[in-house]
Amino acid sequence: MAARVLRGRGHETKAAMSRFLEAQGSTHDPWLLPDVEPAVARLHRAIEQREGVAIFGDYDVDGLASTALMQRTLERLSVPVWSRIPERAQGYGLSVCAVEEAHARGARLLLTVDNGVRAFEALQRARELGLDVIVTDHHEPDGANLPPALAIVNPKREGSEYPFREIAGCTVAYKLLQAYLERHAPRHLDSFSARYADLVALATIADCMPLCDENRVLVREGLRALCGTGKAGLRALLQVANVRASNGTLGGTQVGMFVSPRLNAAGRMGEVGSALELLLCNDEDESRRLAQVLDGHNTRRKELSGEMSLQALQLLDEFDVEGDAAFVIAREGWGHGMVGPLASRLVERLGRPVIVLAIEGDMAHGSGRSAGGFDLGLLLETSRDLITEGGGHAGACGVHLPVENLEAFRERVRECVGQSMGAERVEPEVKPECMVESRELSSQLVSDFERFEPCGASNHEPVLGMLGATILDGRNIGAGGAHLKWRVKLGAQEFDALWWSPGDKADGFGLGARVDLGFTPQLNTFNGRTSLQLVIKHARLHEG
Ligand SMILES: [Mn+2]
Repeated sequence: MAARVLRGRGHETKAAMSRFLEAQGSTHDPWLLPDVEPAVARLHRAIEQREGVAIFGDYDVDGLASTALMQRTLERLSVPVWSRIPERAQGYGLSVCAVEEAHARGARLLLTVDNGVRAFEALQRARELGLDVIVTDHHEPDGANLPPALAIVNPKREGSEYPFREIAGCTVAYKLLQAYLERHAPRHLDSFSARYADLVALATIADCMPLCDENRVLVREGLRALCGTGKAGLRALLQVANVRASNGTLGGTQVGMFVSPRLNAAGRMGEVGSALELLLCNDEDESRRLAQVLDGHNTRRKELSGEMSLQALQLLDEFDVEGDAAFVIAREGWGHGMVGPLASRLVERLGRPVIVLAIEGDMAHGSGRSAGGFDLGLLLETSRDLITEGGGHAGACGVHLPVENLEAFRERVRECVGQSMGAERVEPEVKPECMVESRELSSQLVSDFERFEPCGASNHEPVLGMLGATILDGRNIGAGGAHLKWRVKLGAQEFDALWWSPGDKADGFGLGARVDLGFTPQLNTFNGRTSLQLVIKHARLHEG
């Protein structure tokens, strides 16, 4: 069965299958990244002379993990460091004002992580102030146009010889430090990897980097490291998120679902500081307190997103939900950090690209999510006359525009999307990869599938299909009854089936109904008994 799924994913030969399953092999040489040479040399000088270093990160998990990685490592090397993460409301990336503050605090070297490759204005200011800057980033540069800096380490630079482009910002920072240690302190290399692999895995998963090539190796090692992490803050976070290890490791999907949102929640609620503190914290009690704070932000975030969904649905009443090719929804009172996730939820519901904007005074700030392969980055390029700022890639974008242009922008979006893909609804991809009979489901199958881990972007958990199962029993579970648990019967066998946050997708399934399910099999241990459980990805009424 595992082989059937692998073949479906394009691993045709035995050799290709075992290459994938073993996920071994080396990671790429950090020295292949552009500008590593000058960056290592400058870093070395800063470390030798104990110069003040300012680190500039970002408010998402990748940016936070990168900042924590740099700060922890440089502190170990006895460098005076100071780090700063902007709040979402201040906007993404390095600002002129942050550069001036670092200068005033006596920093000699600025280090950006997970941002900076387009910070033209801020880096111009740094140059005027006589500060050296090392940029580490994984965002797409503006073609060959680079800001002034001593070094720009980014695998996406034109002419980069690094063999893989899709690494997280945290991985870029990690590689730079690895190169530094290789040259100047090789005896610390092993402990460095052991100590920080967990942050690299967290960042790679949260930033939805494809889990192939070296990411698969890095994340597999990192998830194992995360289980036994020496970071008190991460231990406390795993505990409040109720994430437990099995066979000495954690599932990639599990980390993406339960750990990343809690770290992101602080930034979304405008209090990013506590998330960074948690990643830097070594004290048990303080860690527990911070983890509770993040968990509280996460609960509040969930409540708020529920309210926002309702408000959005009200706004949608004014649109042609069946006929429109894309949707631009705007409202006052929505938080900056919350519009992106709302757009994702609306895309799931509407099956078409959605941009959600928060109106503040005479400006609207927002976030878009695509569907059906429509390129939002391109859309922004053709809307430059209407927007003040915007950037993104095919799947997601961020945009700022004056409220007076809102109606024209909405028209432009409808037109562009309509021309390229029509108003056809795009169903989300949850096609079963392989149909099964109930007797084929076993705990052996679950352990075969475990070797697919780490799962996440570009390597999702295997989805199997079963036809015509009968619902014997059903109940809502979890806080607010958000999740659904069914007992289903197929042939002579019965299974527990769990559907995480189905929302209104679970409407219309009564007891006794026959259903077709797309699911991932899992082992569930409860009161010391282990049984096979189906985690539902998709359900529909059985026909015939
Ligand atoms: Mn990133």
